[in-house]
Amino acid sequence: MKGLILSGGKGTRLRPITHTRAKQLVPVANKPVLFYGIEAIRDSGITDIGIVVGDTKDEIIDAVGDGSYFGVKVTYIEQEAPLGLAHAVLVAEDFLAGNPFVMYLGDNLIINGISPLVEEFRRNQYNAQILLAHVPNPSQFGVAELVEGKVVRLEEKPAEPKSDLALVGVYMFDSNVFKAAKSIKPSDRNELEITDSIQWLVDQDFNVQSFVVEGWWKDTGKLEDMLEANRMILDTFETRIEGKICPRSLLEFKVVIQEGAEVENSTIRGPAVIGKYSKVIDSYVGPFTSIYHNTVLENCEIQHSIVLERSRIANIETPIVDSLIGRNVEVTKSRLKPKAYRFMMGDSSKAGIF
Ligand code: TTP
Repeated sequence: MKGLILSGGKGTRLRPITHTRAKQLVPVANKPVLFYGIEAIRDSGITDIGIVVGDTKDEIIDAVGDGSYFGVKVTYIEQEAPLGLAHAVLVAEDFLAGNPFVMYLGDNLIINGISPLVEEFRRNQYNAQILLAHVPNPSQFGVAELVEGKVVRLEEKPAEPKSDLALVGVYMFDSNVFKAAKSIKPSDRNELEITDSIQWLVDQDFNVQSFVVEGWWKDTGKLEDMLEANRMILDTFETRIEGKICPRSLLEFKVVIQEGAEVENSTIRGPAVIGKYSKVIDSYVGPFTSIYHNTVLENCEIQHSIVLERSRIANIETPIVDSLIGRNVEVTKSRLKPKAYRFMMGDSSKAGIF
């Protein structure tokens, strides 16, 4: 079996973070989302992985390389434009060369991996198998209707959903999916939809099965969703200290201090992670916080938040909570008069001032 990860696309819904960076490389609990997908596929026993890339190709190649870091072999497949998930399958046809494969959307995160699903697909030789998750708001997703586990209908963002089972971004196919993708027409948004391809397989009486998972995250562009994904992953951590902790600091519960990080005169209450070569000085880092690499926190309090790389937060009196702070950001106390808020924020930024 082979793996296919879709890592092209535009990422409009995660702006402003994705104005400047591939959405698949946004870190959750200090690891790019895409890496969780590569590891999940590898852990299911598949080591030959194709990654479909688009405009952000160079960044993705830079981050993943030839795959040897993960113990897999990666082949990059260029898609000239994001013309749909089924279009991405077609551009990968040569790479897949008739093998059954697992297709994984590079911006999705499945907490407990995909090994049982891959195992079931291998054992039963279905024509296709889709992953589903119970969601509170099915009309925002592709929704599946099942009869005894077998898929009978898929609907994209239905006004009146027939179930609360949303399509998770992991699919397994045999080579019949190519026939399906070649038989369908582009949708109203001019994309070749994978849901239409799967519906085609169902309508042609191919055996399309489902598998329901717990613990799934998909970016929907909302800050709360990123914070939730961050919480889910941090909660699985065990304490690991690779950096330097000065004796006047206090680490409580599950805390990961990555290589080269320094914690001085501070309290870190996990679950939390402090990234490589970051510094935490005279500060409090509270539960469910991820501080990415080369960031400095000085004389501040922060919890339930994500801070990306090379940012600096210093001398802020009010605690920072529920926040997503991008790369190279500075949040500092100003001594300039008049006493006022001074911002320089990028497009689509949000600030909540007390
Ligand atoms: P989507 O989230 O469906 O699309 P998008 O990346 O354009 O995002 P947005 O709606 O926020 O603008 O894509 C799911 C995954 O599949 C994501 O990792 C991007 C990838 N993808 C491709 O590789 N090729 C494509 O043609 C499309 C549509 C998506």
